[in-house]
Amino acid sequence: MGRRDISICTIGGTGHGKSTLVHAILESLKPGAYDNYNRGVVSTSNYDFKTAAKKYRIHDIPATYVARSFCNSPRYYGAVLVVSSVEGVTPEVRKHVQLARWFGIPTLVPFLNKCDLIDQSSNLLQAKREIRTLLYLNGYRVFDLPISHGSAIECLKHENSGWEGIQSLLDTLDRTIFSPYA
Ligand SMILES: Nc1nc2c(ncn2[C@@H]2O[C@H](COP(=O)(O)OP(=O)(O)O)[C@@H](O)[C@H]2O)c(=O)[nH]1
Ligand SMILES: [Mg+2]
Repeated sequence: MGRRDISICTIGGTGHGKSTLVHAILESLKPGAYDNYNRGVVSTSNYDFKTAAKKYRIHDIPATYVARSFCNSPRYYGAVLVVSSVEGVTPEVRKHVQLARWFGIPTLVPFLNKCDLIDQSSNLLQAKREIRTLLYLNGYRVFDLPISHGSAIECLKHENSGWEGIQSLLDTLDRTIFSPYA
């Protein structure tokens, strides 16, 4: 990893789809990246990817290792906050956002996942409102921060929906997360 690469991580509830989303990101940028992925395997893994603007290394952390990882890893410049639209903001999600604040992670970029399982209109708005409130209460940027949404699993199944959500997430990462060396 070079000095200019941007180190980020995933946070969010157990089973909300963090690992699936990381693989959807890789798949959206590099067809075939999903091949080595074993769903349900609990491991902490690093993946490199490149958008049009930046190079990232994302550390996919199992939810129960988040605190340990914040203590032990080199600094993260941001985190993707994955929230399932079915479960919404759970106590575990709340805890991760507080931990991110305590450990000084400067930017959180939310992704509302599992949108294939909800009736899109009112539930989506409600879930996004909860995420905004959570970020705001913990001192995170919410103004001018799009909350991307979609279904990581549908992306991986190569169905037609969902890619705009991943693209929107990557655009938001490019716009809001910076390495001090870049
Ligand atoms: N319906 C649906 N299921 C999903 C979606 N994303 C992930 N899952 C499923 O949710 C479960 C947990 O996903 P995983 O990525 O391991 O969650 P993690 O614990 O946050 O890393 C798996 O069975 C996934 O297939 C999604 O967008 N829609
Ligand atoms: Mg996982």
